[in-house]
Amino acid sequence: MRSAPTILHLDMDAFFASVEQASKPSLRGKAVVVGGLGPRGVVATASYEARVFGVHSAMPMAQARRRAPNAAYLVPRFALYRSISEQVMGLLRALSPLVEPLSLDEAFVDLEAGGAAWDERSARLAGAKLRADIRAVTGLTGSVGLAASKMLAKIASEQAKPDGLVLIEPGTERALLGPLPVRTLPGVGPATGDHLRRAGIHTVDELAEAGEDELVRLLGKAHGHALFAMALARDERPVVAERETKSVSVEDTYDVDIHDRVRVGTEVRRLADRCVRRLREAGLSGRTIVLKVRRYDFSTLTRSETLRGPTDDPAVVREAAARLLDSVDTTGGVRLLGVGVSGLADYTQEDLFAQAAGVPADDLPHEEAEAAPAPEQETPAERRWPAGHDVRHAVYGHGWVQGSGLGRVTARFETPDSEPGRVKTFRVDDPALQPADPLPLVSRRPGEDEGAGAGGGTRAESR
Ligand code: TTP
Ligand code: MG
Ligand code: MG
Repeated sequence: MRSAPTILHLDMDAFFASVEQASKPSLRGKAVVVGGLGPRGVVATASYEARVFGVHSAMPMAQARRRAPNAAYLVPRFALYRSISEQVMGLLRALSPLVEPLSLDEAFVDLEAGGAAWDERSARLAGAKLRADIRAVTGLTGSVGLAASKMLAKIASEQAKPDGLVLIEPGTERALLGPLPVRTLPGVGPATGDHLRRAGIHTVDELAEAGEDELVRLLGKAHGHALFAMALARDERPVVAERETKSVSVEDTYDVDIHDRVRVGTEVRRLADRCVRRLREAGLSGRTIVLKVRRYDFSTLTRSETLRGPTDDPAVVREAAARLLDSVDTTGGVRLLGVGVSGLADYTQEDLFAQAAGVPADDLPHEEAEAAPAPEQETPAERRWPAGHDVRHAVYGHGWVQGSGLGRVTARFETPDSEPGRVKTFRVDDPALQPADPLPLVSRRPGEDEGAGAGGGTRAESR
């Protein structure tokens, strides 16, 4: 393991919710919940103000509404989050060629590989400057962890949240890890956690005391061995530069052409399962299912189907692949079969994503829904108004949808750099009101370069 704390882990604070607060001045300092608003919707994330009420990621939306009835409830705007993620990742790549993104809002950076830091002092400076640059370019806060290994850098950024920086000094790792619950270690999920608890192991210290042989006996060779090393704070995993994974696929070539249609079906199902396993191992999900068939004469064809939202559900992938197979003539025999998933996303939230794609009118919040039947059932699909999405009005300018129902839509007119704005209500088919694209969170002054946050370290670092 290296001797200097030059592995950096960055994670943006309440990412989706912070983006919403940055773009909507009236929501700053307020409880904001982003997620699927339909009956089966779940919370993607909540602002720190909403977390006080016990609202958190993956919680059913109905439960969130009970806990924080006065919070703002918004539908995610993935394209905007992705563009801000790209700005942040760009700042990381300026520090080092070794940047390993883990999700839209999170990445490891090897500062030493980029010459950005070589000891404790330079690492702390690089981390502080990065946080200032992120603030200047995106208007958002991110938390930074610095340590001599990936495991500890990630633990450090978690401790730094929100809006902080924590550096773990080399030599103090074991003392810091010891009292933490075993679930803190990478690779210890709920199942392994339960298993260890039944064996009387709760903390990292207890894991280390159990000894390698006992852990191998409990968890198997590979897992037991790896976990024992982690418990001793030994983590040699390198930061691996981003591989552009655009799709995950598996295929098999057969020695003898397959003619039997039933057998072809079985093989496709098997490949679909294998593909989903690969997808899950990578923590990904995808929207487009691809089937590849090479026939006896080497003619190769691919068929694809795009779902409403990303999935990593084996049943969904299996069914889509089977449907695709139905459209392929295999009578002459099949030499190769493949199943792939592309259009990858970081999180699997069928429900949430499906709703973001097209929110059914009756999924939108409308308090008075039961008071009277909606007079305008004829709302064309393209005139739907998801809560939180941008609008432009011919007179009032740029704003966002605060709510809709009963043939009305309420919008608040404000922009990222305006004062909190006023609310107005319109008929859903008012021609003066149109959907709009998001505005940049930080308006660039003329002549100013993107990334010119240097020297902006005016805020105090916490810890
Ligand atoms: P996280 O980094 O896990 O959470 P966060 O950034 O909202 O808050 P924190 O300050 O604790 O880091 O996830 C990043 C984004 O990914 C989050 O803003 C929304 C999305 N997300 C989901 O859609 N579903 C989930 O279950 C989780 C955990 C995150
Ligand atoms: Mg985050
Ligand atoms: Mg994250």
